[in-house]
Amino acid sequence: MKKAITIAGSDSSAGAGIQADLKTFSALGIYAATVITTLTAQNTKTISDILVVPSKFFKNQLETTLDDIRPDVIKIGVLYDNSIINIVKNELENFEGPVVLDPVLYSGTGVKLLEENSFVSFKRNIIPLSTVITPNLKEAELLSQINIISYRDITKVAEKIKDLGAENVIIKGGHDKNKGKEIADYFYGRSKDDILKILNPRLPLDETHGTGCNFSSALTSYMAMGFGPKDAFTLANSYVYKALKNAIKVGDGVLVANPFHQVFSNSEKYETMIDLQNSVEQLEQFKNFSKLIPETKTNFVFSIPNPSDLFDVAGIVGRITNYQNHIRAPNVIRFGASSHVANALLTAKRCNPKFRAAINIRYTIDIIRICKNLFECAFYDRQLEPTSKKKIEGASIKWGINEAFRANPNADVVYHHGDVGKEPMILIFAETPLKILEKILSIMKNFNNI
Ligand code: PXL
Repeated sequence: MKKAITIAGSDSSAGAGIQADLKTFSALGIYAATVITTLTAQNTKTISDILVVPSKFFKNQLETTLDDIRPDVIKIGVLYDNSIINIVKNELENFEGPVVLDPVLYSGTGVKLLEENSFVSFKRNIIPLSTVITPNLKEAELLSQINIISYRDITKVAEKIKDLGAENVIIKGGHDKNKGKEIADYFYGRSKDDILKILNPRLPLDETHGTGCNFSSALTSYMAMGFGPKDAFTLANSYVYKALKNAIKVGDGVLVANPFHQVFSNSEKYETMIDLQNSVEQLEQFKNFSKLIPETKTNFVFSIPNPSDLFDVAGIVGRITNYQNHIRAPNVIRFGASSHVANALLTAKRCNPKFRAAINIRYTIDIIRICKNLFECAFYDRQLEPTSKKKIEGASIKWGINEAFRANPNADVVYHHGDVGKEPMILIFAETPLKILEKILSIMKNFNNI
């Protein structure tokens, strides 16, 4: 396992500082040791007190940790004052691995996290230790003493910070006062023309807590894995974007980034895929299921517990088809593979949150009669659909499912009689793919009796 040491401040609210670092390192599979510079009494609204760790004890922490846990990479966050700065400078001078420096000067709530009389020493003694430095726009302005008005200023600022001794500079644009639709982050490598700009859509968030710490820890993690600063920048950028997109409300103040989002989302997706795969394999064994497959074929979908779009819904690439009396299910399950049935599921889920699985089957008078005996069925008439909806991809199915649930909020089966060029269809919803199989089995039992 790759190892890192983070030298930073403690945030009692655990959104930033050492606590955020530890979450990010752990989520990315890096072992992180923590050497604490300061303790903050903090919540999502304010920092009410700061205690600097006594220098003798801080030195002991750093020496004892470094002595045994030789890190692949070191990350530096809040240093607060000269006593800490001097110790870090002396201890790290002989460290040969990469050092990532997050030059924290103020908290998001505007509290000073580096004493004013330590600023010069910070620039002189700490910046030259850094392989990569990661200021936000405000920190970049303060370090370079250049006002950033345009992109050309950002390049000047980066060169000035390189002159202070940093090898690579990443300037984070999240605090851009222009409030455009996109946020730009910039990477400036060792040579003047080694520049990378990454744009992300601006998220509808006012201010968040811990983004800088999560970003620099993710960057450090990817560098510990062996990525160069530029590739690590791209990876950390995407990682933090997801953490921010899924920020959580833990107090009355600003939202806190969620560095574990990617881990949970990946494991949920894995479990969802395996469950669907097992159920598709069972469905293939149902002898008479081929009689329930419509002209446009069947898809069988299963979503993660809280889906936000079609890419959170697993489906079958190419659908389940019938060939004479046999069923053919391609063995490829992918998120985003279905648009129609997945869209129906996402809409149904809004009407009834327990639904996570869906399948479409053939409509005949006999099949719908069986369904009406077994389940709560709701109907919608495609011919009544407003023409404005017909033109928009995916809007028809949303409209129809909403109509059906409005008529019967307890429905678990929705059907329609088709329209010009549109095959009539039955959609079945359930909590899990296994429950879908149970429903299909009970339809087939009755179907065989006809
Ligand atoms: O986000 C910068 C930061 C870093 N470290 C600690 C903090 C903060 C911001 O509040 O409290 C300990």
